[in-house]
Amino acid sequence: MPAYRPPKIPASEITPRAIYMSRRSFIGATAGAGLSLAGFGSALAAPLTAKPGPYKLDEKLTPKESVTTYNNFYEFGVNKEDPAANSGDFKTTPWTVKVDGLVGKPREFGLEEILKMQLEERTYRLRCVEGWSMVIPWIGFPLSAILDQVDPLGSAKYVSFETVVRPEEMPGQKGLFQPLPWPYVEGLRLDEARHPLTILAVGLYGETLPNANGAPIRLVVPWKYGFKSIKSIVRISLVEEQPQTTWKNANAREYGFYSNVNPAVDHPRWSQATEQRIGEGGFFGGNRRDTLPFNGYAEEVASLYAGMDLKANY
Ligand SMILES: Nc1nc2c(c(=O)[nH]1)N[C@H]1C(S)=C(S)[C@@H](COP(=O)(O)O)O[C@H]1N2
Ligand SMILES: [Mo]
Repeated sequence: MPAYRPPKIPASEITPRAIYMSRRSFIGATAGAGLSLAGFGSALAAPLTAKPGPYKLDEKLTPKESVTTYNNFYEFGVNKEDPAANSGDFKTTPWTVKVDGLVGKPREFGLEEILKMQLEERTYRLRCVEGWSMVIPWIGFPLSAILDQVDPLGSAKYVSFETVVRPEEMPGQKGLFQPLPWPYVEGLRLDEARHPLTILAVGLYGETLPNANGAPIRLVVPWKYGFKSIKSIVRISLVEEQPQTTWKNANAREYGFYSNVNPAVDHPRWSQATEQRIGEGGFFGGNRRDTLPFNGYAEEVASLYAGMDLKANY
């Protein structure tokens, strides 16, 4: 097994531990636990071809090394280097995604079938609620392509998503202290889910997804804080009521259901006005960018929230 290499990200760019460890106050109790280097976390990546999709971005890509070794995936541990270090035993084949709930044609999709969808390369900004950001060339397809195949009923108003629970393969899911309740769950309003920017990603940088990035299939919603982009999905359900979401359940005062990127609404414990683009930090820190409303996708999505008070819309 190859030795684990720490990410080559200057200290000045790394989210202060105090911030990411305090997203839920008691998470601090597990600090230092789960540091076992079980294996280097990228299962063999396979090349994946995709035609260029819409939403071209004229911004420098974040280096692949950073994208794949500086991650949030608490199922593998709460430190940024944990997912790459601890996900070597995670098995992503076979894999099925169950799509059920308020649909005319509930069914399961096997990964082989999903990989036959019309794949596109979509380069998006990713903005974490902790104040760092990346530019990532995803490969995937619009979530709407799956929704169209199951015939959502008129009563369906929201879509809920669920991550796999597999303590034997996910060290963050076993042990005495666990950072979050499992499964990790997320949700979107149906119109957000059907928006053409919303994709299910199966790859990045021309290859299948590394385990640390949510293999084999994860959501990407680029105008919302990163925690909405749930990883390693096994179930998608169409529902009538606003679904449960992991971070809102953990701390509703700090993390909302919508969680659209919004520089005008600070996190109760830090500013959201600026962000550290990974790869752009100065030697002594600094070099932060202004955070853009809806993460730069306002033109595409602001109309979804017409009539909502954006200041209260955290
Ligand atoms: N299941 C699951 N999905 C998750 C998370 C997680 O801990 N578990 N972390 C979220 C957070 S906070 C962010 S910022 C993004 C990070 O995606 P990346 O590691 O591919 O950059 O994944 C999101 N999806
Ligand atoms: Mo995040």
